[in-house]
Amino acid sequence: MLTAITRQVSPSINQCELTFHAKKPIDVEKAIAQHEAYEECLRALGARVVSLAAEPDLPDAVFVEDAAIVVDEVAVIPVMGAASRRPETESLGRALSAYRPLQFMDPPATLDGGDVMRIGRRVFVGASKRTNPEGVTQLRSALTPYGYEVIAVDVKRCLHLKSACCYLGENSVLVNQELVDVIPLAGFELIDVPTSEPGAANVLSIRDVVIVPSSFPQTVALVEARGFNVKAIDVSEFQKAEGGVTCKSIIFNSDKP
Ligand code: CIR
Repeated sequence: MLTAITRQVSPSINQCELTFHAKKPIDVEKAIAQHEAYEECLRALGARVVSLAAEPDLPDAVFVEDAAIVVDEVAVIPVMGAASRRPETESLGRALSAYRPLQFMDPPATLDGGDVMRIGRRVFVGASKRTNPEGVTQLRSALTPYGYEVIAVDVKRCLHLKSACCYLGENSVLVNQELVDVIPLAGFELIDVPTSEPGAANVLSIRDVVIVPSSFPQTVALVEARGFNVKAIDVSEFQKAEGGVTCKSIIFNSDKP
């Protein structure tokens, strides 16, 4: 069964980490409503949503994607790149231990799950401000025994690899080539985000549907024109926190109830 781990919005989300965005007030009530709609969208696409309790003192904890890397065989718990976020892994790891054996990374490695784009047995990892070379090395050590190839990718001027590119399905990657070295992506069809929407590469592909933020209408039209089914959803309050649509869930298969 397709399972999506999410977490409720922290009331302290206005204290979130910001790296490339200027601070703008986040409407917490609106964020909660948008997150409920996001979870509802995942359910409508056939996922069982396991929604963890909010972490009141961890402003960014709704962005669960960054705090674990889940593949069929194992869940890798990283040392997250932002020190303020590291305690998030504790309760998330506990929740994931019901579904996967856990493997923990150790300092000096740092890595955020937003830097990890898996396409089949290939795992692309962004060399970003949050993920250091030792993080890539430790993820490689964790996943190589299961037959995954871990490939480092240079990213610049954005938070994570998945801010710069995301897999759409059908061998296609939606990308802003200004932000990422696409040489490691040779062999994939690269679909460039519209120049008017440079931040639109973060999209979430589930089964045959691609979830795209509704604030990027040109990208919605582009992805539809390329033959994908698109579901546009409003994540405006999370975009103010430098989040998008991939970061608010961890999606994997599990037979466990
Ligand atoms: C952070 O800076 O860590 C959060 N404010 C945003 C994290 C977004 N994560 C993601 O896109 N994977």
